[in-house]
Amino acid sequence: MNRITGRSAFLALLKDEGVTHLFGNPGTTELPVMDALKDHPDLTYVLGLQESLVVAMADGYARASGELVACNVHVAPGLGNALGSLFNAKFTGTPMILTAGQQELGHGLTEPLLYHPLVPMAEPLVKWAVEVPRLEDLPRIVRRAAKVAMTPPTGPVFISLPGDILNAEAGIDLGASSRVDTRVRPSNETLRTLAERLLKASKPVIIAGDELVKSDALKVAGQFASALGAPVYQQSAPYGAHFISTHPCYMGSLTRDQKRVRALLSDFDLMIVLGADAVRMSVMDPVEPKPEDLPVVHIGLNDWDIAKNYAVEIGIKADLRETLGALVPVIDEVGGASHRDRAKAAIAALSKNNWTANRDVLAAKARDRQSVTPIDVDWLSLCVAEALPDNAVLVNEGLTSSRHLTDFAPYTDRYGFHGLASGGIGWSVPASVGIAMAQAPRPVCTVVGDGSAMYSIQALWTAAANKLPITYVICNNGGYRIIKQRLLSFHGNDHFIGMDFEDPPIDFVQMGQSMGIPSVRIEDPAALAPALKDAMRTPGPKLFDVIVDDKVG
Ligand SMILES: Cc1ncc(C[n+]2csc(CCOP(=O)(O)OP(=O)(O)O)c2C)c(N)n1
Ligand SMILES: [Mg+2]
Repeated sequence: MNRITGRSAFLALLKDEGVTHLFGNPGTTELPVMDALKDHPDLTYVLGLQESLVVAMADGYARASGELVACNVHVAPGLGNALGSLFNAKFTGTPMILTAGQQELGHGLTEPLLYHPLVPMAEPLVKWAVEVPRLEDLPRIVRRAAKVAMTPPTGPVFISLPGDILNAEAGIDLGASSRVDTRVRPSNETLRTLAERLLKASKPVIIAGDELVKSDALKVAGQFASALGAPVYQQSAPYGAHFISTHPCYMGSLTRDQKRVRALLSDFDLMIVLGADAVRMSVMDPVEPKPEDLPVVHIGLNDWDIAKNYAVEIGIKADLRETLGALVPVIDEVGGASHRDRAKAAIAALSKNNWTANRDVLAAKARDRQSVTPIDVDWLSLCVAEALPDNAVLVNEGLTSSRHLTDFAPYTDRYGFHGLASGGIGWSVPASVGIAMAQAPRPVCTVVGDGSAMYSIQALWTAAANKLPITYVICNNGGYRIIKQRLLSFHGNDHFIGMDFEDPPIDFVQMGQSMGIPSVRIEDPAALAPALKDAMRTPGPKLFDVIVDDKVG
């Protein structure tokens, strides 16, 4: 058997698992991996200038490709830096192998600088965390990690790589990659029961979730909504292109306001959840978002979400694309001509207030505010939406500045939109790097709050170093406007201590330029549209520091 070092075996194993990019930030404990890179020129190392960025970049890459991603961080402090981003990756079920270099096994016991056991640090946030005990175990561990990360419900895994194992050499068998095919559909009997139950409802509503993206089921989900004649709302955490916006059944996203969601759902007599944590909320409210008497049908592979908070009348662990594909003809057959007529009439009635109708109303309102300064946030969103080239990818972490962004910019394809998911801010500036790499050569436009941008601003350097076609739109309101709004509404307090960064102001133009990105400040609302259009059609990254409305209340 050929002899191989642990470091080279590690990279060879990643490549054999389909990994093309290794996002990383190196230190001494990662030197074995860095040393081996020269022997693996077909693996692209992407340098991030802090570990939380490294993991967010990798997260963006996997979310925008559906493929396994790998990232490598520096021992205990680096892993600590990475945990906020790892939390985000857990939230979205991102298939990721996160590794960290670790001190040599016996050396760690003496507690040198930087040492801390890594597995217990990562464990709460991953599907599996392990330290490699012997070089001979490395292939089994990487193979298992890849399989675990990629098997739905997908998610991150962690491997601690001790230096002595990376530097050891042995004749080892690298084994082979395994994937578990989970594209299962229910039995014919269950499909029929399901179709009959759906057709019994006189006013069903569909909630579209992230598994529609993961299972590549957008097309068939549209056919399902049409066959049933039911309105579709996006899950309350709207972080992906979970339904095609211009479909006549698409109404828009649920809010995270318990009372409003409850009022909306009270109109219906069946809630059909497609791969979603349908009414995931943010701030506590004693009001239940789901009316008690609203029955639930839930289909998806993520069985943790099925009946997590609310009992289901029918719960099905199955792949959405396969299931909906098989279900649509059964609905047609069982429902017959009378149902088809009813569905057609129901869809026609939706055209008065579906996403498309709503967009026109909101766009007219935004146009009324096109001359307002500081720039009106809805006018900014409309300008961004209208400037996007057809093949663009939109990334949203604009918080209060982007409340209507996805009411203007349609979800057009599986990987065409990505938004902040978990609430852990500082995700989008680095995630866009991974998204742009995964979706190359599509141009990316990233709308981000000034506060959020500052958590991970040095990712601009990676965007510049890799000449990525990302247009960063920084919504500059000089502070944490959402936190101010909440202090006012929850506590009646307008003493916004610790929520402003206006004195001194942050100059994002200098910031962008210092990292090699052509950057422009925009204060004139009329300048937005031409500047954005031009930026999104020329190569390389750009940054706009857009001075927006900072009013609270
Ligand atoms: C990692 C992390 N730290 C802190 C917070 C709390 N937080 C939520 S929103 C926000 C401010 C966001 O400011 P900005 O991006 O400028 O958006 P704006 O509210 O001004 O629209 C903060 C600090 C968080 N959600 N995540
Ligand atoms: Mg702000």
